[in-house]
Order: sequence, then structure tokens, then C-alpha cells
Amino acid sequence: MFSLPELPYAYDALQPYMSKETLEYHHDKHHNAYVTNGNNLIKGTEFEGQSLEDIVKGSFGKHAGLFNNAGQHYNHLHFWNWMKPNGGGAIPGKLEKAIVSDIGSVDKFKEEFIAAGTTQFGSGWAWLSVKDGKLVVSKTPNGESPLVSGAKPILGVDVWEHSYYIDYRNRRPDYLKAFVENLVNWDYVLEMYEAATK
Ligand code: MN3
Repeated sequence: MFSLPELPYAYDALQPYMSKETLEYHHDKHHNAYVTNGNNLIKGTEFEGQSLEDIVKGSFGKHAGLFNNAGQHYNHLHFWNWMKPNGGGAIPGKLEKAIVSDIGSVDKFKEEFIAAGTTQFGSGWAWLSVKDGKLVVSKTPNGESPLVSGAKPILGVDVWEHSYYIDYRNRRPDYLKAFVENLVNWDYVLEMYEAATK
């Protein structure tokens, strides 16, 4: 069974970069709907009892309804942890080194990540993930993640309008810049990087 976790911080803790109202709608309504719909759709399928990652990978291209909701549940479970109050700032040394060696520089990573989110047409996500041992930036539509293309996501940003429209209206690039500079929880990204590369 999927279940909705509590946010790892108070609803107003990410202000002014992400408002209490955005988190109330995004967590309590949108994420909760993925949990409820996912639980209804998985009943009686071969996916019952599997790990969330296996459900996401296994239902991709096979069971669109379940995939969309399980995929979004996976994405949002991490998304809440990919942010923290007073986030952004210095990237932990080991991860910074990998970014520089695989992507070129921290600035280039930020540029590529923001561009990926800005150019994702319609709803979706921008990602930093580990593929074949190397860090890559990518984007996906709707509830997809790099999991479905054999990569391991270590950072993702939600570019569905529900993630930014209350605070930024149509200014998606401003939201992405604030996410990178002021919200990212690099300790959690490092944790996922270490798990993905061990
Ligand atoms: Mn969302």
C-alpha cells in the first residue's frame, strides 16, 4: 500500500521560495491523490506487494493508470526531501567533484538543469541522475522519471504548474532558479548519489 508521508518540514518553512499555500495544495491534494488512485489501481494486479521502484519500472508501458500514479508517488516522496529550508548553497565536495568531472562545472550543471525544466513542454520533471556510472541532466514528461530508462535519479524538480503557479504564475524559469539556489537539499542528493554509485 502506498501512503502519504508527512512533509519533512513545516508548510511555511520554504517561504519565500515556495509558499505554505503551494505546499498545502501540492502535498495534501496532489500527492495525496496519487496515493489514493495508486492504491485503487494496484488492487488485483501482479504489482501488489512489489517495491515502489519495481512497480514504477514494471508498470511503465504496461499499465498507464498505475504507472502515472505510482510514478508520481515515487517522484514526490523524493521531491519533498530534495528541498529544505535554507537550501541551495555549497554542494558537498564528493558530489561537486563528480558534477565537475561528468558535466563540466557546477555552473554548467545549473544551466543545463534549469534549461531542462524550462524546455519540458507541458507537465513533467527535470533531473540529475546516474546513468552508466555518470551524472546526466535530463527531462521527462508527466510522471516519468529516469528510472524507466535505466538511470538512477538523484535530484528532480517538479515542473507541473501545480508546483509553482501560485508563487510564480507563468515564470517557470524563476521558480527553477529559486529551486537550485535556495531550496535544494544537497545532503539528500549526496545520499542518493552514494546509493546509486555503490
Ligand atoms: Mn507535483
